[in-house]
Order: sequence, then structure tokens, then C-alpha cells
Amino acid sequence: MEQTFLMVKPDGVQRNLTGEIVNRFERKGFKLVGAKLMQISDELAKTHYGEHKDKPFFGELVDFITSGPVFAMIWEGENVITAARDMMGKTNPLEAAPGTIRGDFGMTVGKNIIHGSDSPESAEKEINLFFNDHEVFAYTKQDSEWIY
Ligand code: RTP
Ligand code: MG
Repeated sequence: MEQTFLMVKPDGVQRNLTGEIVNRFERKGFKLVGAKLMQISDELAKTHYGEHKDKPFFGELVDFITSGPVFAMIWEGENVITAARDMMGKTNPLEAAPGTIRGDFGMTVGKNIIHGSDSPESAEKEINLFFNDHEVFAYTKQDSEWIY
């Protein structure tokens, strides 16, 4: 089953949006298979955002993503990579549609609340970069009266 790497950025954690974000993906029907609050090191930030290293905003991006704890997650489900990007909305919150996470909660491109892998290749790379094997959980959802 497809997996993606999502991360509540430091602004999202500071603004108490972690629960709201987890809730949206749970309600959609995706399965949480890994999650942790963590501090990103300078080295990890530069590797994770390596594709942007020559952009004018790279320094600011690294400073911001390392400015406080982030909530890193792995979500699983059919077409979860594309679906999560749709649920996040466009990179610039001012262009993101209402109903999306960035559209509902964001205001500036530099502080846009959430990160999500943009392709299967990025998802695999980012999951391995942020999580060890023992932090990823394979389990079956019980959908019987056992829960209730
Ligand atoms: P992300 O990687 O964080 O999920 O965001 P994304 O795919 O939607 O956008 P991407 O092009 O990968 O850009 C990475 C992050 O860089 C910041 N950015 N700032 N000042 C600017 O013009 C600018 N453009 C991009 C954003 O915070 C974006 O999320
Ligand atoms: Mg990106």
C-alpha cells in the first residue's frame, strides 16, 4: 500500500494545529503508521530540502524548519501521496483553496503549516530520512464491534 511522509511544520505545532491536521487525515480514511515530535537538525534540513539549495529562500527555509519542533508522520492508503497534496492545498496559502489545510490556516508561503512528499520517489526518500524501521508500524485496523 502506498505511503507518504507528512510533517506539521514549526508554525503548525506552535499554533496548536497538530491535532486538527491528524484528524483530517484520519477522517479521510488514511492510516497512521508512524509519528513523532522531533527537532530537525541543520544537516537534516539541508538534505530534506536539497532540491531548493540554489533558491534565494533556501537559508530562510532551513532556519524556519529548524526553529522548533515538527510533527513527522507516515500515512498509508490508496493514492495517499496525491490525495495528501490535494488536502494540503497550494504551496502559497493565499492561492490555496478554502477547505485545504493551507487554505484554511495559512497566510504566507514561508510559513505554510505542513509538508507533504510530492512523488513516490520523494516519499520513499523522506520516509527513510526521517524514520527508522522500528518506528514504522504494520497493523490491521479492526472494523468490528471489538472497537465499540
Ligand atoms: P513542501 O516541500 O514544504 O511540502 O512545500 P511544497 O512542495 O508545496 O513547495 P516547494 O516548492 O517544495 O517549496 C518548499 C518550501 O519552500 C518555501 N518556499 N518559499 N519565498 C518563496 O517564494 C518560497 N517558495 C517556496 C515554502 O515554505 C515551501 O513549502
Ligand atoms: Mg516540496
